[in-house]
Amino acid sequence: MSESKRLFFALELPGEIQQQIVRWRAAHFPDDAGRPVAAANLHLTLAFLGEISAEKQRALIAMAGCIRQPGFTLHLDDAGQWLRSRVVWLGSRQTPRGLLQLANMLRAQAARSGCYQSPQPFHPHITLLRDTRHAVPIPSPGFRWTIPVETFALYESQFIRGRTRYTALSRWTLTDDKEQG
Ligand code: 2AM
Repeated sequence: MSESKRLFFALELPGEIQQQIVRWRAAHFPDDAGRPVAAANLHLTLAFLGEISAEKQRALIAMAGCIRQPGFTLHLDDAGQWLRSRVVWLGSRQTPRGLLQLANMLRAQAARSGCYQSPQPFHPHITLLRDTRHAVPIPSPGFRWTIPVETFALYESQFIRGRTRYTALSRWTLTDDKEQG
């Protein structure tokens, strides 16, 4: 790792769930509702870090490897639109305690490393559509995806030839076993 990178910690979604979400989105939102996030890019951000030097990347990776907590289950059973940030999102009516614990730990570690801290309060969500220009009707949550969360990852965000690409650089297993991680 020689150069600085735009990074964030996030939960990955299983490929099958990404495809189901994309099908649900296509069935419920008109084509002009906004700019759809590509299936492979659907994720839930735990901590946005911004542009990070190689030295800080090493520190963040070492600290993330020390996290010991068990996995948890995420139910995606809520959706909404934020007009100011112009996104339509999916989320949970009740955020799992494990998700908050993990995000708080990663944010505290990032703060200790002197990384960017978002001024926004943490609202866990999966962005489905960007650049929504108007209020769009949000379908009532007749959907529910249940995701066993067993890992989290450090992602690099790149903008290449007009497309956003997220690449997982490191992955950690959620376990409270002191011998693993
Ligand atoms: P968003 O989906 O709500 O836009 C990669 O860009 C990830 O980091 C996305 O999940 C994005 O959230 C989030 N992100 C980007 N800039 C951010 C910021 N300034 N504060 C918090 N999260 C941010």
